[in-house]
Amino acid sequence: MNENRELFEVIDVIEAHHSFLISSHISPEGDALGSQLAFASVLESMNKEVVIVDAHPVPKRYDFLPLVDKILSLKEYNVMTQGINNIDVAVLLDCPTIDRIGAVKKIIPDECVLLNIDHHTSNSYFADVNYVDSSADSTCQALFDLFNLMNSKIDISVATNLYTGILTDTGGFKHSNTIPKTHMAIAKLLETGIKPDKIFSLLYERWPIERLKLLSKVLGSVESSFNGAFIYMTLTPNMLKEAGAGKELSEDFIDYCLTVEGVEVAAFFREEDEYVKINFRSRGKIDVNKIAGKYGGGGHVKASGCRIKGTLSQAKQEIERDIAKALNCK
Ligand SMILES: [Mn+2]
Repeated sequence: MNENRELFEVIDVIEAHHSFLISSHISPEGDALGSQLAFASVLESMNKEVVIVDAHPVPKRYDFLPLVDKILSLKEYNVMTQGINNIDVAVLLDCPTIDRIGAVKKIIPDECVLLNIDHHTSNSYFADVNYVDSSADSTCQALFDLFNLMNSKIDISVATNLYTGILTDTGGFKHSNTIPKTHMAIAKLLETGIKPDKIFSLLYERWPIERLKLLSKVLGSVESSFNGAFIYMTLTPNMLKEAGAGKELSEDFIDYCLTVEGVEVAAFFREEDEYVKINFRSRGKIDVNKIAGKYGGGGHVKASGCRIKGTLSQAKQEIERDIAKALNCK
């Protein structure tokens, strides 16, 4: 794809229209939120009308993002517009498919122009105008390139939002999507005066003590098989109860499994009422997207998830069998 042609098409759409609806995927994280807020700011600086609507609420750890209160729930949006529909363009950010926006899909008028800005290789080019830069580390990086081409002013609030998206999607500049242009963009963003230590602290150092209590229990559950090539952890409802924690606090615990020398695959088993939710991480040799796909889940080669109906021990047995097969065929 010729990205420059795609970029100019996006600019044409922006210039030709006035009223924009912005949305992103369910379970929003740093890149989804940062890209929506940065794009809204730039559009508003061009005197456009902008509304941001997300199907899921903003997680607490992102509540510091500049202008985050602009993000409306569907309920708030419906009250605000009361059936009046004057959206010219619907912009979907960080979404490989349109279904990723969840229930927001219902409020997109048929006649509006659909704009898709993303960086996922799996993007399905679902919109009228698609700007998909799969070489970009994040949607925020793709927007950074767009803003430069538009000569948009990147102020400290836009910079904070873009920085957060790039920082979180690269895992703090440690994933393989970190490339020279990642750091070139970061250098430009830092020049606006944003403070990386403050943003780091706001993102990663505001957990409740219950998270540590839960971590101590989950770390105690660690097991390994196939000579340490497979390391996994378990979270039970009882652990949550004892730690006084919600399951969302366990989100990145699985990463501890990958810190061990010789591990190829990690799994995190979360016991629910009738099923077991499983997250996978791989060092890259084993395609965990394939393993999750067997159970109707999915993701990427190095990170995926799925659910299995049944008990914890049944789920573990099944997955161990899959991992054994994957390790033998590699
Ligand atoms: Mn992203």
